[in-house]
Amino acid sequence: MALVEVKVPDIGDFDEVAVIELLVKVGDTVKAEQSLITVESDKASMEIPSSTAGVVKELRVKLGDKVKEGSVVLVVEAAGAAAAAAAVASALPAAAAAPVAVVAPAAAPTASGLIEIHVPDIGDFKDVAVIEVFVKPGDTIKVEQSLITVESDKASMEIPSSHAGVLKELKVKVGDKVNIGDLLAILEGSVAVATAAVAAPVAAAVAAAPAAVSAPTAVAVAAAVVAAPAHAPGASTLGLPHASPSVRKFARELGVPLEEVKGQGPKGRITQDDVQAFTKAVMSGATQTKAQAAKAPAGGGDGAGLGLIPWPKVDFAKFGPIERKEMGRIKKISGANLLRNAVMIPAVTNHDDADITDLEAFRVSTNKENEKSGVKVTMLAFLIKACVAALKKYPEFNSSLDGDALVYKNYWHIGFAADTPNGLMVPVIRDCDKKGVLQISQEMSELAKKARDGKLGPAEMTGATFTISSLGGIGGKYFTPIINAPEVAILGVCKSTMEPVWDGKAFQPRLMLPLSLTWDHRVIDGAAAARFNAFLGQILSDFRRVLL
Ligand code: CAO
Repeated sequence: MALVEVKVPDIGDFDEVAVIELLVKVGDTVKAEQSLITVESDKASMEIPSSTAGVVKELRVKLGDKVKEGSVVLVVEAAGAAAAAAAVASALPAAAAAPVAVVAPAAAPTASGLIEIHVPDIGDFKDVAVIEVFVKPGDTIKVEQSLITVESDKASMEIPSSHAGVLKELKVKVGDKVNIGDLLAILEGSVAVATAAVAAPVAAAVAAAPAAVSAPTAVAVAAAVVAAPAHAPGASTLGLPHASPSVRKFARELGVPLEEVKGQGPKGRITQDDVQAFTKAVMSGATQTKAQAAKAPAGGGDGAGLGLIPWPKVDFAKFGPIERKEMGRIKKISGANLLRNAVMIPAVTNHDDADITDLEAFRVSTNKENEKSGVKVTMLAFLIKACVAALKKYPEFNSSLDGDALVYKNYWHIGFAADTPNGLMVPVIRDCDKKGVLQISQEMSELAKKARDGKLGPAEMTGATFTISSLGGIGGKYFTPIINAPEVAILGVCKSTMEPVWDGKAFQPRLMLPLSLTWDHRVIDGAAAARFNAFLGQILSDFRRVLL
């Protein structure tokens, strides 16, 4: 067993590069050539692999540290032959390294005055992928302006132009594989700039790479140096998302558009966690990629995202006078939400009637008693309280879907649909299990007023676990309310009417309240919905059951 210090190898002209990712931790077993950290300059990011296999004993760098050639990255306890080899290797002076083949000129003026820009020496890289192209024919190119980005599994780097001129022809496209000497582009213009400016540092850096550096490192370093010479800062504005090669690869494997991921790392760098969080958000429906959004039917969309025939476009003015008015903001927002919920939720509605004859008598007498207090109780406040009791008995109605899991909420915040001049809004009364009918009534009238005055804050419209939509004050018999996702059920209530109800011997006049319960069939079964409605009916017909 031997402790081996793993150092930053020769990274060419880079003076100090920032550590932007730690890929291992103390106690990890690492293989030779396994990436340990990612470092970054303004033009390239590269992973520094381990020169030896073993167990990480000590990390000598942390995020944000600046490192250069020779900085100790970590200490590895290497075993047997690996230890011996590593110890010998780390002792080798840089000069002992074998020089790399002479660099081919990166540009060659042609007889016609056109300048050919070739891929410079990128070390031992073979077939590196072009992942971004920054220029197009007709562009005026400055010396050292980045033309393309290439990427291996260990490094990504921008390849600059060795000459200034106008781009006549681009010989590569995204996805192409390139090698040293490949023709990248043809420029027309100045040939004054020496090609060696690009090639020389590469050769120097690669030649100086110590033997202890594993092959991929040397390649990564060499390639990074290709991109290094004297670039103007601000490369990121060229559009390449700020992420290490391994994160790019990870994103590519998942099909994640990296340019849409918001980096939470230092300086907005995109980390693997960011890619995972983005993927999770897309999968749960919390967000969409731009491609998905482009396909999705927005507002009165064309239905193309659903594979439907296009929405009919009719020139109504052909048939009579018309007036066109833009929909208000709230209608647009609620419309998009309703459409999503209607399309995405396999919803079923059960209709039922509840006998509220006695409850209505109680409500009327309560209002008489409370006349002076100014708090008027409507049937909706009793319904909220009754629903809390039913939600407690059937907790899946108070849950939400999260992937394949159900999240059961141990709080009972009830939303109620309010008709406002600006459109439908859903204020939320919190902790209805802890409040009496009078308090619920009071909060409901305050929230409804705020909704109508357009003064509801976001906190007053979020967090509901179940919603009630009451049209009782208006009329109607039954309707099919749309579930307010991520809730899984909603109760629609219409106007109560006196009806003849058979009591086994005779028809009795009873006040019947029509109930319409819409539920998400992924979470709730029809039998549970029927039971929920029946239980709700029992409570409403004898409100003392709320206490049980
Ligand atoms: N049956 C019979 N009468 C009812 C009733 C019912 N189910 N519900 C309420 N009423 C009566 C009330 O007792 C009140 O009568 P009085 O004027 O004689 O006192 C009257 O109807 C008006 O009630 P209200 O609507 O002011 O009060 P509420 O508590 O029932 O409802 C609110 C409050 C904010 C929910 C309601 O005003 C509202 O906006 N409803 C519309 C909801 C909606 O748009 N839903 C559709 C969503 S889907 O597009």
